[in-house]
Amino acid sequence: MNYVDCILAETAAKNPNQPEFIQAVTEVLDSLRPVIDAEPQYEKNNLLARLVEPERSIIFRVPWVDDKGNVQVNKGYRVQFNSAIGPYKGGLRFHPSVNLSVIKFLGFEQIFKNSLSGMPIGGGKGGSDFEPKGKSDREVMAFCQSFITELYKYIGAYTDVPAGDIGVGAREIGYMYGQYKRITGRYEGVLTGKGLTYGGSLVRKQATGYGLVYLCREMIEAKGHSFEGAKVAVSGSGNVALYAIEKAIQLGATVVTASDSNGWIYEKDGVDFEYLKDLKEVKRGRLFEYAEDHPSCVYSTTGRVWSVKCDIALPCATQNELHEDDARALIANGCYAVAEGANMPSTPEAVELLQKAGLLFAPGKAANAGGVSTSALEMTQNSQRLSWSAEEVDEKLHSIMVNIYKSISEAAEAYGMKDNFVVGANIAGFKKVADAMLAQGIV
Ligand code: NDP
Ligand code: 2IT
Repeated sequence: MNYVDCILAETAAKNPNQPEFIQAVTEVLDSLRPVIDAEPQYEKNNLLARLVEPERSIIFRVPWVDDKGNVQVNKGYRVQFNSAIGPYKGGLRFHPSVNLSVIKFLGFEQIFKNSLSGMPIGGGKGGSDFEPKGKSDREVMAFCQSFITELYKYIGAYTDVPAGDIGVGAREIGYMYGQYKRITGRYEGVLTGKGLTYGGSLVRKQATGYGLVYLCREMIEAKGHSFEGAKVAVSGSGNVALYAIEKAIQLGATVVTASDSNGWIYEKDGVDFEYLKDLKEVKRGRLFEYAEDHPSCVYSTTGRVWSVKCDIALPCATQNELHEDDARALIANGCYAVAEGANMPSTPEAVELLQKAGLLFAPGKAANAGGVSTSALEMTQNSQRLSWSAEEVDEKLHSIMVNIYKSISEAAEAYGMKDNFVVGANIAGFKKVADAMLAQGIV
């Protein structure tokens, strides 16, 4: 067996019942075959075996009291995956589906994404199986305070800097930051995605969605396409989806879909962004309420947004939400580009179909890197005790996304896989981390 296959077999054997983690590792390691063949120092130093094992996984009890006075217990996680190029950095996800496999897949992806960002940040991820939906603000605060009362021991501005992800936005970051400061007495950039009055960065909220569209624009314009006049299908209606929708509209596209875990909307003439943003960000409402107020829209609780005719598809909800049959529908409907706002939203079978059919495909670790990149810009501002203007941050975000597109295209071409941005992203992201690991010895 060759080295990559050995490591894949070993990883599967050592991590039973972790399908998402194995899926992410398989995708990355498969892409790395030409690099591993060309550069024997990686095998000689057994680098892949070290890469797939987190430096540290912290799992902890999170007890809290609900509004009825009942004691609740959730599981908390922080996987500090790789610190070769900087302190661990990555979001916290609060969703009932969270388990060790999900956090490890996200942490593993984060290593390469953060490397691609060009910023000095390592990879980590955390979260809990806590469900914030339907909880009162007091319950969310009680949970966040308990979560950070354990996690604070392991994080810090120079060790590990968590941020948001599914179910964790400005409200949760605020509660966690307040508790961290109370316990440690330190006012430091230990979390990103903070509110603007206490160390947050302008444009961080918009950054993942905007960055996704910036990267997608580079990719499609290289082939003579444009967002101007394009029909765009988006899934999700959370942080990433909302600001992808806004930027696509600003560039002249018509965004025809959005979804949440109950259903999805089809708006033939374009979604009402201001209404949607207020419904989701302020009212914490559901999409069926959008449908009630918009007779023009079709609301469905079955099927997925990918059945709609579109030019560009932007999956922005969660992992494995775009399947083989969805890929077939997109291809049949003439879609020419898919860019992943979510982490690993397309199944491996779907990716293969899309690429074989000649669609442009930008994987999440490149396409959604604008969020963590702007988090790193927030860290920079915190260290400098300065706040940059929105224009300055947006301009930096834009140039980061342009650079990511450039490095993933060049890496793909260098290994004879022109326009295969999956391979390009994995190789470009890997090399920097791998070389840093080699330079630092067996650690
Ligand atoms: P939010 O919690 O703000 O929004 C998530 C959206 O996806 C909601 O509309 C939610 O619907 C839907 N969704 C989540 N889980 C499921 C599920 N299992 N089935 C169906 N719908 C689901 O999260 P974000 O927008 O921050 O994150 C979306 C994706 O983007 C995730 O994959 C995340 O890892 C990734 N990402 C996020 C970044 C960030 O900066 N926030 C950065 C890079 C990537 P509902 O409200 O009904 O649950
Ligand atoms: O998946 C991701 O990159 C995020 N959830 C953002 C991480 C961050 O540290 O801003």
